[in-house]
Amino acid sequence: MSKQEQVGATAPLTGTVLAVQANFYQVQLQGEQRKSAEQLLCTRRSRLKKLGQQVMVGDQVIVEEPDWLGKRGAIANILPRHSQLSRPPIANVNQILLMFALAEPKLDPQQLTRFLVTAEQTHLPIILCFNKRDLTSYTTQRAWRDHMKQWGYDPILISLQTGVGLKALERPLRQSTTVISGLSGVGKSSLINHFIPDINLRVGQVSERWGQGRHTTRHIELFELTSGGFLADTPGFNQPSLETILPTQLGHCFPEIRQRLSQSQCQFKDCQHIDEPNCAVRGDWERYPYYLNLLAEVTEEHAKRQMMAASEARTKRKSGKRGQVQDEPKLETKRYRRPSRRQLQQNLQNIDFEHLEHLSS
Ligand SMILES: Nc1nc2c(ncn2[C@@H]2O[C@H](COP(=O)(O)OP(=O)(O)O)[C@@H](O)[C@H]2O)c(=O)[nH]1
Ligand SMILES: [Mg+2]
Ligand SMILES: [Zn+2]
Repeated sequence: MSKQEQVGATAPLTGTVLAVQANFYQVQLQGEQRKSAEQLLCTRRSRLKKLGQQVMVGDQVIVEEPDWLGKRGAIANILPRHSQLSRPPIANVNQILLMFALAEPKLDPQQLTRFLVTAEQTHLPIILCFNKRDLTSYTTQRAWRDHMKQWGYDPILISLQTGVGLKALERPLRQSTTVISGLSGVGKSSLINHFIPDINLRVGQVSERWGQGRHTTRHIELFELTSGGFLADTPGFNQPSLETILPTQLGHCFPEIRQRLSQSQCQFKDCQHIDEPNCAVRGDWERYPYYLNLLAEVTEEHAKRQMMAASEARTKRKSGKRGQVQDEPKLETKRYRRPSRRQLQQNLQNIDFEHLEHLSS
């Protein structure tokens, strides 16, 4: 059979990219097309390469030239993404499952807040899940549940050891692509093992499934749920990154702030809720001090990035490569210095709105 006949005979083959390694893509085929093979190991058509189109884990793709015996194929097209995360790099994620343990490791509200803020930053829905119920008393469990309600979350409490609470998790995972995030040791691998019994991720290991050496600890892979949908563990991404968050966006990452702003407004549109007059957010709520701490941190990070970018632009212009001369802000000092509070305040006023990588919410 010629190539033309193979391609032309049936509807285009579509599938989901489960894993990416070097220039190979593991693609899970959809629906009826699975009868010939469940998965194909694919290359990427040179046309995509020329267009600079990267194939990501989670991408929906059109596959051509299937070789059913060798289980090979070629990715000819990437369908439009509805979301795109950069840390970890996964496309078409529907939600984030943020997993913490009620004990071992100890549940720390400040650390939990960092993870929550990082997750909120994506604008994706968050499922908050507390594992290791078996290690705590009913009173402790209730206290955490009430505590989270005050923050604006409704956690699902489970134990992967005893199986209690797992039914409540099943429904939201169905038919969705879910990224699991959380500290090491909270039970992420145990959870994937529970929902996808035949994969046997090694519990208590940092680098998953394939062992060390063959894959980096950042190997990202989607696992298909029997009820439909996909789960992604995130080895190597266990530290929340506030690097890309803008000071002006931070407030939106707190449900308490969103709720306050839905009821009344601050006098100033660009209120940072620090010490401005007639602020609707400043007040006696639990995480307000966390907000202020994180605001100071992201403001400093943002100022650093702006200074570095300006410095890079200056170096480029000096060397005269590419002849692109743009009006970049001039730096007063050549070497990087820690910005003063006043500089930080000024930077706050000059924030340019970078677009979130997430394409729609
Ligand atoms: N007591 C208890 N231990 C658990 C539970 N879930 C997982 N563990 C243990 O916690 C440790 C870390 O689990 P793992 O799934 O590797 O966590 P990960 O690092 O987040 O992938 C292992 O020793 C598990 O056996 C639970 O519900 N209760
Ligand atoms: Mg693990
Ligand atoms: Zn305010």
